Amino acid sequence: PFLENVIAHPIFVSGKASTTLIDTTPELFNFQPRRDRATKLLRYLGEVIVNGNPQVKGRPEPDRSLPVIVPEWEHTTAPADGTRQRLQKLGPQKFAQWVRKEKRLLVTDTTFRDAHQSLLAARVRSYDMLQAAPVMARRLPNLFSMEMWGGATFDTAMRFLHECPYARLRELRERVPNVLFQMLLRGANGVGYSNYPDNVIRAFVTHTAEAGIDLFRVFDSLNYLPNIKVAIEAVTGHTDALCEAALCYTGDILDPDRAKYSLEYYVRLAKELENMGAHILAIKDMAGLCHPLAAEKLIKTLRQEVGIPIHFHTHDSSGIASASILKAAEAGADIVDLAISSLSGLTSQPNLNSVAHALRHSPRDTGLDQATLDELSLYWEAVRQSYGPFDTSPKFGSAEVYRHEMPGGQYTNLREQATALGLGKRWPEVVRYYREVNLMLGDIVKVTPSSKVVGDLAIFLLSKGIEPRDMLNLDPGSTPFPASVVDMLSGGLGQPEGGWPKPLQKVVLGDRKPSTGRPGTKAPKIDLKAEKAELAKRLKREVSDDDLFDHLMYPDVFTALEKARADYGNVSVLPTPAFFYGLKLGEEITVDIEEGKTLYIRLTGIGEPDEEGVRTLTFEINGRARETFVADAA
Ligand code: 3PY
Ligand code: ZN
Repeated sequence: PFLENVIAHPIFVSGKASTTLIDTTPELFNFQPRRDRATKLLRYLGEVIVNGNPQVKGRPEPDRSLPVIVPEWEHTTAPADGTRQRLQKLGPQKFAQWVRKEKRLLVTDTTFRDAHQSLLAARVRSYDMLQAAPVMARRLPNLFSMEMWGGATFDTAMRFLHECPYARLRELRERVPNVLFQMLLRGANGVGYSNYPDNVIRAFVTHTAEAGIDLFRVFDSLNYLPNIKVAIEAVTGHTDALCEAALCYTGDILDPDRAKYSLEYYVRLAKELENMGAHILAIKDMAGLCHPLAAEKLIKTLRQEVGIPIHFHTHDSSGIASASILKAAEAGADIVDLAISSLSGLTSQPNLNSVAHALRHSPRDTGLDQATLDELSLYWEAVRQSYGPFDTSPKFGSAEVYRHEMPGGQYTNLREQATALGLGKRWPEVVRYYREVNLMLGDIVKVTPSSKVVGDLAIFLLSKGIEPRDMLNLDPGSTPFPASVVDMLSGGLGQPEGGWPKPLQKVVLGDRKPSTGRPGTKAPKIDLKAEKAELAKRLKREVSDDDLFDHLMYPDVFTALEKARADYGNVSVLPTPAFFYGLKLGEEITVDIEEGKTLYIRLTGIGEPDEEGVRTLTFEINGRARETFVADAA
């Protein structure tokens, strides 16, 4: 390995090596970790080549004939200053005033978070984002923000991609120093599915702001204000970041039969959020129900009723959400969420490239460079091919969404879940159950985690053959409802508008008493220092705060990540096709294991299994033969 290092060293390669090379070049002795990293990556590749990546196993390997072309960017100059520098200069309040006065329609690009969460089951890897990131910093410095973290991606990065979400954040930050980074925070549910004690939410927010998040979009899955308040205060009281508080939009403000979610309801929420200290108000239309005329009326009214800027977020499940965006822009929305063409539409956000074009030469021209947007679209179109097995969203926009009201990010997930339970052919019934369960629950806001509970209950009832309306005839406390349903009706997520329907609560809880206050007040404080020390003891290593919060949000998933890292090292450096599908015989990949250190890995042979079922795989790494042994599970 020492000789390997000498031969590969740039000074040696350049032919300028003298006899002092060894004395003046201590890094030549760094061979151990590097070799170790290569060994671990080969172990991972060997496993995928022989046994397949469980994520895509059994699904046909997608056609990947389009070449991935990374748009060019200027390497020699620093990116122009953007919203991030403006925030640092002005502070959050003055920054928000600047936003409110800005004539341009400001744009958040959701490609790195909600777009792939909603279209590709949140599976997009850091590798693919990191290639596009410098392009965005140099060629789209006038974006308002990039939504690139939070929501379900925190979980999926660890669970399915063997990546630490904080590593993603930090590496993207290095490449994008100028545009605001935005995350989605589920209020008191953090980036998890249940309620956390206040001190965890506070510490999570503080740490995450330090790690590089500039804007926290905070919501509560029932629009339960006491829950959001904790998160708002965590951001405004403990960081210099922007706090964007969201009202989750459901129903139809133009429909007199859905009076529960009227214009007045949203105005009241918006004013309360403003009073709690939010710098920006988000309208979070997670299912894409805010059709063009509703968007116009809502935004026109809110623009008059509140003084903070308005950020409109919607999904294109209906197929007409870009019309909502244009109406919103006309009515005075300050910022809108859009996704690069090739990852837009349907359950994702409306099309950034086309909306930007539609507003060109108008007072609300976004000023974004069309050529860059189009090149990025070609890039993501090609990258998307590798995610074929997760690319299961409906093929067309559908007005059905106005009936079931499923969030964009939930639709494909629930469909997968139903299929896995053998209910695939009964999907229309799942949809009907989802709708009726919502009504039985009193017509609630449905977004993670409340949407998941509605889905859980719908699937449960369907598999038991119980019609939603017949739930009330069940013996109180006698049916083994899913834990998530019991928790929600016990008050574990907080209170919905109007409270929970008492008769249903009785059926689900039996004699157990529901709570009515804010769940966080009852959750015992977690001693973070002790938790960290205990984690270090269990893992037998020093742990960082990144590790601590990964662990607090998803303890089991974090344990699995730790094991994957011990076995395989940092697999986020592998190109995505190799990560999911391994290598073909003779195929070579280029892997940058760190700045300036590149491995050229070629698969040269796959041996037959020996009597123990172990195959020997041979590779060439930077021209040298290497072997790895893999037990064939078949
Ligand atoms: C999430 O919480 O993951 C969402 O995207 C909600 O819309
Ligand atoms: Zn969304």
